[in-house]
Amino acid sequence: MGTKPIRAITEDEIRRFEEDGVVHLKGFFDTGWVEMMRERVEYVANNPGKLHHELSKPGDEGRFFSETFLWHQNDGFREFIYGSPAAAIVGQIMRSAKINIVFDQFLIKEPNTDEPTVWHHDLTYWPIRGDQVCTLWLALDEVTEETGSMEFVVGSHKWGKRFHPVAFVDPEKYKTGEPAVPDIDAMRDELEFTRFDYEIGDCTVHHGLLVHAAGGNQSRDRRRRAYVTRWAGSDVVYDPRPNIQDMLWEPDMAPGAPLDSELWPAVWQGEVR
Ligand SMILES: O=C(O)CCC(=O)C(=O)O
Repeated sequence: MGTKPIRAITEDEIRRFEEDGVVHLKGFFDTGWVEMMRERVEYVANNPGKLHHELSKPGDEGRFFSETFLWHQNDGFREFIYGSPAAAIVGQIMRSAKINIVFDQFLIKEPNTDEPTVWHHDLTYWPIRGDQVCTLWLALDEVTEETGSMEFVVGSHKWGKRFHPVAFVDPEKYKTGEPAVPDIDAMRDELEFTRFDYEIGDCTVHHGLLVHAAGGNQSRDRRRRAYVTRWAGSDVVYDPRPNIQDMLWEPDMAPGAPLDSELWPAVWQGEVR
């Protein structure tokens, strides 16, 4: 299993992330990593832990399954967080000398899953603040629009806006003062959108404030398994706020402190370009 990125991230790729808010990276994760994470999917999907959620509505033929904070509880995931190329990739993309893991997550949409992922952005769910926040979404299957690839609103991370987190499970769960995400589908003519087809082992990296969504998995027989890791760079600090997403535990640190802790350790350091 390759522990270093197969090549340096190019300046063009970094600019794409900075300007569009998302970049597609082909083939950065080899079969060893994919096979290991696929095995873990089977285990976790059959033995869900305390932060798992079934996100499909009753009557949905498929299954939309999520579980978070896997690496704290399982050595295989720990190996990915500390030993895979992921942290070095996001360090280069965010031009950060330090990378902390925020959390990891499985997002699995089995065939015939109607449940979409509605328009949202990620950062307002989490008790952290800063610009260097991103998600690396790793495809463990080929993923197309039909099986639920994400669609992104190009440049929306630069709107200077923060939107209310959208509850995927309990509609009462999140209560913050932020405005709702606007009706993005009603603005199709005014906005620019992008989406990617993923080969197995491809990933996208998207900014924490980039607005995005995904359809269900309309295929009858193709699974959509993704291992998703959320990362922070050196400008990110603790920002506790009520009624947002549960972390595995509340970290014992002052608001405004750097993330370095048992919950969110620094896992990579490198040179900034
Ligand atoms: O996998 C999905 O359907 C949505 C993923 C997503 O919203 C994210 O990773 O931020």
